[in-house]
Amino acid sequence: MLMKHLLLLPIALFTIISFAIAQHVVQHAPPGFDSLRTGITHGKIDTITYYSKTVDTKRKAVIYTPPGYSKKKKYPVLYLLHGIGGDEREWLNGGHPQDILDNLYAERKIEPMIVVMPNGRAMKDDRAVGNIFDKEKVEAFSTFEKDLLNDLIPYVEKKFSVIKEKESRAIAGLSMGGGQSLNFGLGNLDKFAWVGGFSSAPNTKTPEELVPNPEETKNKLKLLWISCGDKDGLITFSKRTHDYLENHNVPHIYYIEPGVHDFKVWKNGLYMFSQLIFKPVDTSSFSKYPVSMVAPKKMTTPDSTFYIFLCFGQSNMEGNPPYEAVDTIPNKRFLLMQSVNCPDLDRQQGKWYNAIPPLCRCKTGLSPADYFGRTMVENLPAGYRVGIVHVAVGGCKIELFDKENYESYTATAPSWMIGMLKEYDGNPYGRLIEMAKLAQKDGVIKGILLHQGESNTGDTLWPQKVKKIYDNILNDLQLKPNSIPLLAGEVVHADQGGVCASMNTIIDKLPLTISTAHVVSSAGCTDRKDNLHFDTEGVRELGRRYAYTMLPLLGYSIDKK
Ligand code: FER
Repeated sequence: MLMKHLLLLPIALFTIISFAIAQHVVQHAPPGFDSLRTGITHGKIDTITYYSKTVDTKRKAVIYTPPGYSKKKKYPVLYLLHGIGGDEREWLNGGHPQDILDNLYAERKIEPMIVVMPNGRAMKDDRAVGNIFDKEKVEAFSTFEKDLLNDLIPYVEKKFSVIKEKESRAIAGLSMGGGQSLNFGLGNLDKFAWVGGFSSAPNTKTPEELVPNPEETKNKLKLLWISCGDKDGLITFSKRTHDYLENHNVPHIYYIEPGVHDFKVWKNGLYMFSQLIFKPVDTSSFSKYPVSMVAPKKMTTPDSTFYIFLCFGQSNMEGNPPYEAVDTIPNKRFLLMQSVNCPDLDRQQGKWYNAIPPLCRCKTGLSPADYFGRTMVENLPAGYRVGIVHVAVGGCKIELFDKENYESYTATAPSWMIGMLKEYDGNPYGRLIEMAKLAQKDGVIKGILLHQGESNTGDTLWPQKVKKIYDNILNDLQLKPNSIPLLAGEVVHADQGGVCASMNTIIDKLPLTISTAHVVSSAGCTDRKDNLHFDTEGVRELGRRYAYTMLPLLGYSIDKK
């Protein structure tokens, strides 16, 4: 009964929670997304003329009002900006935004929105003629910030039926317009909540200028989208912004697709970005966009600065409590060797991914390995990476990992364990070794993390059993005996009313049997009020403690404790 409880409650809770936070990942534009369709309602294109105090002249903009536009309703507005070779008609001529949007609207994939396509060259002669790279003409692209904020937006909001709140205002653009969108959008967080840069040009401010205060940007922005073609000569401007955002934990979508500097990429940018704006956002879905899944470049020899850690055990290692959005921000220095196939997560067994939960199987929760890895990369030298190999089975006894005897254990496995065992082809230890061998091609195994014991409570032979497994792992991976540390975490502590807490006196003795073993205390790590499983914060703290124990053993001090 106890074991059943150990497994079923978390699965039920987790299913509910992952349903609540799951957000649909918008897919790349399919063929025909931009063709003029009959039998659907169409929006309307008009040209508007407004007086610009900034330029002291009348200026033109193109405006798209959605199908069924009515003064009785109020609409959000997307300001959609052109490139250096264009003007207010460039999107219309090259991108057919009205067809893209009409089609999406007909498929109910976008919120009804007004789209304003201004002329982003704020000067009297604003045509794209003569030398478009002329200093004065390029400068007019930054002057446009004033025109947009002080002249155009007030005009649009006076003449059209518009929601005048930043949550209903988006800015996106291509190339020079992408740079403008990032500069103006991120520079005016009280005016725009949705910002998109498609193949942004060298007018893009430096990342530090764009995001001087990452916390503020994170809190005020709803969506930041950066896309580019992989063969676009300007990709460095998108990439440096992305790298900075990633290093400063600012959620954003970085979408790189095969392509050059042309409308194929920009139309897809509009297609995807327009489906994400003016709707609830789940930043944890951002990591599901393809680039986050890109494996690190294939290395022919193991990288001595890529530290691999093997993690195994039962439910608390598996990851029992739900994870939250903050737990899912990818860090490019923290990777996972996926140990089971998860088609819904777009993950394949035996490949590297950014390590974000679930680290164990497709529907497991937050593992101690999550914050172990995050804390490791924070404290290891710049550029060093951490890779996790993770195999755990809720409710299992330590005997499951004994390669000589596991079959007699699995033969009598309780029914609720059978599905889990199947995912490892009946042999979790075998999968651990198989994945570890793959990981060894790319990095160096530096340690083992164990969290197991609840199902062996009272078993004084447990240390001996762990030693046998530890010796087997090292031998199977051609590592010298006792050459790497083994960290064993305590089960839910007596101070949380842990029902298996008596096992901790046995776990605490592991270093007497294995000279390279170290114990990670669970004192004060909060539980899920089931007296068996750590809660989300408890498991984060336990994970950090594994790292604080590992770092000095590898010769590193802890800076950020
Ligand atoms: C540059 C290269 C490209 C530049 C601007 C662009 C201002 C813009 C390209 C576009 O809008 O398509 O050096 O400098």
